[in-house]
Amino acid sequence: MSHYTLHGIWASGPTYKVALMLALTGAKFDYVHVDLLKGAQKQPDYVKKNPFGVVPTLISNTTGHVYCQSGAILEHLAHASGKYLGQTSDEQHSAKGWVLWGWDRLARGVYRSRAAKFGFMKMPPDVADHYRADALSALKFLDERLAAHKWIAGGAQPTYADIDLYGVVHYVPQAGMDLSDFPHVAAWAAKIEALPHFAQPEALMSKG
Ligand SMILES: N[C@@H](CCC(=O)N[C@@H](CS)C(=O)NCC(=O)O)C(=O)O
Repeated sequence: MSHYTLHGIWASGPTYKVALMLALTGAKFDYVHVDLLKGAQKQPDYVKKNPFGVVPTLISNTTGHVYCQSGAILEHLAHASGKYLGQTSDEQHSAKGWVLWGWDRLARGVYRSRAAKFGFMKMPPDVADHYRADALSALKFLDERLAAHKWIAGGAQPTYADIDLYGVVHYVPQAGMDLSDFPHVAAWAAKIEALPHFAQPEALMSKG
């Protein structure tokens, strides 16, 4: 029996983060496609599970417990598996801080620039420029951090914060930005892609 069921959509960055963390920690999971275009995430039975009305949602197949919000889900999976948690309490605290920074400073600019480029989201040019500038500024900050630290939380091993932020950085080229402008981020992303059991979104989730 699989350990978890992941509800999401393969093109969603937050869903990919969770699928990737499941793969990297060796947790088997079933996958249920949520059709965002048809508004499935706002239907009563979905909102009963995920009151935020968004993907992803992760459900434990053994306890039935429901986990929402990708950053919190990754933290749960790190605790549950004992992998990617951080080796000291300082590192664990730092990992949590970077996940929060990711949502505050990095994710919006990258995800919205990608959504605008793919036509999922319509926005006036000055708004698109604003999101792009936000993403570039956050990537510069991340690059400076990774110039001085091997992994984002500052330890010798990767933590769930690396996987969380990778789930945004993965989409930088699709958002129309060049990762080679941020060489330390590019080198760090390559190290994550070399971790055992790393997989691309298409390999982890069906498209429909
Ligand atoms: N902070 C949330 C963000 C999730 C999110 O924004 N999901 C998008 C897809 S990438 C979604 O479900 N959008 C549909 C909607 O807002 O109705 C998380 O990390 O789980």
